[in-house]
Amino acid sequence: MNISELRDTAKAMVAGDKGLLAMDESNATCNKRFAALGIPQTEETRQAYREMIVTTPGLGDCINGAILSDETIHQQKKDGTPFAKALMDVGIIPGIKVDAGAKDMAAHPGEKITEGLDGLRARLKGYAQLGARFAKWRAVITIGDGIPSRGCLEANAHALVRYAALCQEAGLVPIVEPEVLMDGSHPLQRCGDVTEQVLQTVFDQIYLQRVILEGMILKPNMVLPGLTCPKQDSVDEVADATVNCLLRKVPAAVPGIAFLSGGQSAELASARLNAMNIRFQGRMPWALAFSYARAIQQPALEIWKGADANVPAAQQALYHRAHCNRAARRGEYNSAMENS
Ligand code: 5MM
Repeated sequence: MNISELRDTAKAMVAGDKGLLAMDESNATCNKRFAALGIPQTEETRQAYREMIVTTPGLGDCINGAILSDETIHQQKKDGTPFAKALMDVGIIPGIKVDAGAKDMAAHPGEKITEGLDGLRARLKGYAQLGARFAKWRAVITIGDGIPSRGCLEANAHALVRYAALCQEAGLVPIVEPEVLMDGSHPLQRCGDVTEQVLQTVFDQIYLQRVILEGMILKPNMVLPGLTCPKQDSVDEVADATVNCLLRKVPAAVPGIAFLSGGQSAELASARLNAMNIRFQGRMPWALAFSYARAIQQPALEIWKGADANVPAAQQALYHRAHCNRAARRGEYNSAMENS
């Protein structure tokens, strides 16, 4: 393990005012998004969609790194250029999602445990040879009656950090993604309490399993009210609850925090990140960035709809979202940008 290389990669992933693009949907998730829009669910359409993303003009102006899935890292552009190389050519660092998905957790009704540790050491070696310099693993935590349980938190944190340690051994920066889902009617405060417990449990494991803080990126949820909670807090309230939670639980040695969007609208994901970077300017020890999938891709996907003729307009929409989030990192996003 080369610690200074890990540190340099982690810093590069959140450098300046750019962020990360999550384009690592598993085939099942990608197919689900395609099906909702009537797009054929084939390897060819997934390749065409990812080519549309990777060749978006100016993408490298807003994005430092892109997370790929196993299928995508093995695919190429139509001209034969591997997607990982096409990204590197425009200054975007390729990364890879290595978890095998969140599955029902035995003896824990309503809770999930993420699988994928078996054979991971060898898989990481292969992905590094394909050009990946960082990796991603997502743990999923559900809020409900009597959940999350201690067992679910501990098991997910343990697996997440075993993955992180293996990544660092292989020279890949781990993105550590413990996601507290937005589903439910709970208030913002409950999401904040659960997110604090989750982060505490994860960083306890990071300490126990000797993961180097300087060589990792945290990808958390924002602290939000449940989707069906009658009180939907303001952008500023969400910003305060989120950053205060992170300040309490995330060590200063972590170089960057890059949020997931979790199903928020694209505009809200930009506005909330923007408010955090304004309200806590100069008071955060880490870079506060984005690692969105839906909040960057969804508008473009809805325009693309599987047709070659729609590629330029879809790329414009994708660039627009990436550009808005870049502005949000500087605290310079505003709703007028949505009409420009
Ligand atoms: C939470 O999902 C991650 C961030 O995406 P959003 O910004 O849309 O919330 C995302 O990277 C996710 O982990 C991937 O899409 C892979 O998900 P699946 O479930 O297909 O492995």
